[in-house]
Amino acid sequence: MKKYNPQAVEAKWQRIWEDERSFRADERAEREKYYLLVMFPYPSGRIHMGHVRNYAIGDAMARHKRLSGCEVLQPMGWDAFGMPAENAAIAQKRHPKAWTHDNIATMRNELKSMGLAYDWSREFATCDPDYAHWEQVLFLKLYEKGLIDRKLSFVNWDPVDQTVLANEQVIDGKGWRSGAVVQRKELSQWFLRITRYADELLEGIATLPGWPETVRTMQTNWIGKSHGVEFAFAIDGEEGTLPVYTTRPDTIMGVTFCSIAPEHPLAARVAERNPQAAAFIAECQQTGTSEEALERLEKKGFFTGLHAIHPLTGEKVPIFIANFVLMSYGTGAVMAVPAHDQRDFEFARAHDVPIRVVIQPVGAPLDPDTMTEAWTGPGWLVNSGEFTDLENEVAKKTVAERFEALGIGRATVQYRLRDWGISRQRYWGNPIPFIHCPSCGVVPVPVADLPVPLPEDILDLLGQPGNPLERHPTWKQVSCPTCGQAARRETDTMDTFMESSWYFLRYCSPDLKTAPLDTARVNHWMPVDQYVGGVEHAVLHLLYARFFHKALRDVGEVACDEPFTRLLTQGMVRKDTHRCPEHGWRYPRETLEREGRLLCAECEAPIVIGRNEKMSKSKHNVVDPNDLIQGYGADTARVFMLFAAPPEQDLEWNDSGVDGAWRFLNRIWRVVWQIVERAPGVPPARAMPEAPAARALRGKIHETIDKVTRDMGRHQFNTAIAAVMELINAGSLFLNQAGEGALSSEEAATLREMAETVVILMNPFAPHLTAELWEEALAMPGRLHAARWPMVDPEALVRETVTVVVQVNGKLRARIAMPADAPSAEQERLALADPNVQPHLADKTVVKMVTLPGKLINIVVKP
Ligand code: ANZ
Ligand code: ZN
Repeated sequence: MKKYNPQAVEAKWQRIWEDERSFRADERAEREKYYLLVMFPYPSGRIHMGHVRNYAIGDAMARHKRLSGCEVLQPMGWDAFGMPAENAAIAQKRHPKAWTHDNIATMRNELKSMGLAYDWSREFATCDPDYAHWEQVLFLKLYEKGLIDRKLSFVNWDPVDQTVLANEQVIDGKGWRSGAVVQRKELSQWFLRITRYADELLEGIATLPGWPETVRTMQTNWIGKSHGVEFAFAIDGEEGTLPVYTTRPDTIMGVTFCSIAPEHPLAARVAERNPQAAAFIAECQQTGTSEEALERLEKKGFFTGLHAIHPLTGEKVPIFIANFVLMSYGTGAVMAVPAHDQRDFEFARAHDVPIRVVIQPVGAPLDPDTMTEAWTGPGWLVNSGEFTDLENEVAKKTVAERFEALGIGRATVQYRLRDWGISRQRYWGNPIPFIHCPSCGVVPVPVADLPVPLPEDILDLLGQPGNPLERHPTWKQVSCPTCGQAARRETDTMDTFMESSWYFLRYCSPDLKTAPLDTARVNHWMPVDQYVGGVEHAVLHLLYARFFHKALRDVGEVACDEPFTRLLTQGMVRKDTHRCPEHGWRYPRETLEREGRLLCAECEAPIVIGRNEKMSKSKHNVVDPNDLIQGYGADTARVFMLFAAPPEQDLEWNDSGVDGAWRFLNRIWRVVWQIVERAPGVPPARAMPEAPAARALRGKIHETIDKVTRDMGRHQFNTAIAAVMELINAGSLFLNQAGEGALSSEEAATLREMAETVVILMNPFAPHLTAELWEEALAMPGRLHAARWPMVDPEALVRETVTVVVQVNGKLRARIAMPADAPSAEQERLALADPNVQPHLADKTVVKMVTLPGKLINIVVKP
C-alpha cells in the first residue's frame, strides 16, 4: 500500500482535469442543465479562507449534481474594476491594469490548487476590453429604453477619495474606504431607473422560496413600499402650500408642528431673508444623504418663523427646518405628531413644542407630560373631533377619505428605494459612453464607435485629487457624433456593481464576438439554479442584479424573470484573537509559550486571548489558505471547511479540526486499499448477503447512501461527511472481525461495495483523493467525476424485525415487533411505552427488568 501523498495526487489530477477539459459545460448535451454560480472574487491579491469556504461549498454542490446526471455549468471570473486597484496603483506606482492582472494570475493559481470543477474556458475579467465594450452596448440599449437618466442630485461626497459614494458606501456617516466624514454636494449624475421596477422587484421576492428568509426580508425593507396620504397645508401669510406625506392620517389631530428638509424650497426662501437659517442649512449639509446617516443624527431644528394652517381645525402650527427630514422621500416635508412618532417626540421635547395624544392604547391612559417615548402602536382615537372613538386602523381610511372628499389630499404609495446612481469620478471603471456637445447637449456615443476605451497613460494623474479622466490632457477631447463640433467625453465611469449585474449572463456565451449575449445559449443556462455567496451582498449586488436582469429581459436579451432561483449565503470564517497590551493584535507566531502561559514574543507580556472574530489581517487572526493547502492538501482543507459547520453558519477555525480531516482522509485511503488487497478483483455486492454481519454492513452502506443523498439536497455537508465516517468505522470493524483468513465471497463483495460507495460519496468533498482511489486502488474504468451517484437498494434499508414477548411480573402482557438491531435499552423503552403494558405499571414502581435481547423482557414491579 502506498502512502497517501496529497501533493502528488492533487497535482496529478489537476493536470488530468485540465488536459481532458473535464468540466467544460456543453449546452448541446442532452442531460438536464444545472447552473451553479459562486460569487466571483475581486482580485485583491491572494485568496483568503472566506473564498476557500465559498468555493468548497459551491464545488461540493456542483460535483454532486454532475454525479447525479446533470450537465453542470460552474464558471469562474474576476470582478476586476474598482477603487482598490487605483489605490494600490497610487501606493505602488503601478498601473491598475498591471496590478489587477498580476493579482488575477496569482489567485487563478491558488484557485486551481483547490481542484475546483470550473469550466475555465469561460473565464473573463470584467476589466477585459471585451466585457467593458459589451457593457457599454447594453448601457445604450437601456438608455434607448428610457431606463437611464441624468439628473442633478444631492450626492454623498467623499472629500478624501474625491468621489461620489452610493448610500451603501457610507458607513456611520463616513466613506467606506477612506473613513472621511462624508459631505453633501449637488452634482449631475447618471442614474439607472431601478425605481420603475420597484413593484416587480418586490413581488418577485415571493417567487423566490429558495432564498434565505433574512435576505428576502432585507430586500423587502430596502424597497420599503408604504401606503399613505399626501395633502397640503396652507402657509400663514405666504404664497403656495406645504405638501406633506404621511402614513398615519389617523393622527391628523395630533399635529403640533411641521418639519421640512434643509434642501426644501421653502427652507431656501427662508434662508434668503434669514442668515441664521442659511447657517443652519449649511451645517446640515455636512452630513451624508443616507437614511442611515440621518437616523443617527442628533435631532436638530430651526424655527422658520412661519406657521402652517391645519386643514381641518385651522390651527396654526410652527414650521421647523429639521436635519432628520429627507428631501428625497415623500415631499420632503412632514406633519409632525410628537405623541406618536419617536423622532417628533424627541424633537418636541427639545424644542418645547406641545405633545397631543390622539391615539389611546388599551390600558393606562397616555399622559403627554409624563410620557417617555412616543406611542406608535394601535389604539382608539381621542381628542380627534369627528374621528374620536374610531379604531385607529379604521381611522386611517376615514381620514384619507375625508381629505379626498374635501379635495385637499389623496392616497399615495411611496418607496424607500431610490434610483441607482452609477456615476463614479474614478479611473479604473468602465467609461460611460456619452459625449457632451455645446450645441447638441448630451449625446450617446454611436454603437459603431464603441467601445470607449480607457486611456493607458494615466499613472501620473492617479493619486491627485479629483477625477483622473477629467484631467487627462487629450482623452476627453472628441468631436460631436451629431454635429461634428468639438465636444467633450463624459468622464464619469460606472459603479462596479454594473459589472456584477450581468456577469452570470456573459458566462453563458463568453466567446461571442459580435454582441453582449447569445440569447439562445443564455436562455439555455439561465436562470442560475444555485447561487452561493456572502450575506453582505443581500441587498446591493443581489438587488441590482435582479433589476438589471429584468431590464435586460425587457430589451430582449434574456427570457426568465429572475436570475437566481436558489441562494445560499455562507457564514463567516472566524478565529480566536490574541492581543498583547503593548503590541496589539498578535499572530500565533508572534507569541511564545512559557510554563503553560502565552506571552508576546516581543515583550513577553501575557497575551489576552480574545473572542472568535471574523478572520481579518487587522486582527492578526487570518490563516493563509496556501499554507493549509501546501501542508495538508486541498482535500483536507475542503473537508475541514465542510465538516466544521453547516454552510450557512459561521465556522470557527481550529487546528485540531484540520488535523481531524487529515486523519479521516488517511483512514479512507487505508481502508480502501486494505479492502482491495483482501478482496482483489471482486465485483461489488448487488443483493443482500446471508451472513448477519455482512447483512448489517450492507444495511449500513445503503443507509449511508440514503442519508448522504438527502443531506446533499439540503446542503448539510457536515452531517453527510459524518455519515461516511460512520460507514468507514463500520467497515474497518468488519475487516478486523473478519480476521486474517480468507473472506467469504459475500463478505468480499460487500466490502467492495462499501469501498466504491465511500469513494463516490466523498468525491464532492475530496475530489483528488477519491479520483486517485477510483483509478489506482479500485481500478475502475472511466473517470470518477463522470460516474453515477449510487442508488439506494430498498431491500437493504428494511430493518429486520423480531417479536419480543413482554411480561409484567412473569405474566404475558404484550408481543411487540422491534428492529432486530435495536439496543437493549431501546427495546426496554418500547416495552415500557406499550399501551398493553402501561395499565399494569400504573401506580407501581419498576424494580428491575430482565431482558433476553430480541426475545423476552420481564418487567418486575412492586406496588
Ligand atoms: C405623520 C406621522 C404620525 C408619521 C405618526 C408617523 C407616525 P414610512 O412609514 O417609513 O414610509 N416622513 C414622511 N416624509 C418624510 C421625509 N421626507 N423625511 C423623514 N420623514 C418623513 O414613513 C412615513 C412617515 O415618515 C410619515 O408618516 C412621516 O411621518 C415621515 F404618528 O406622518 B408620518
Ligand atoms: Zn453636437
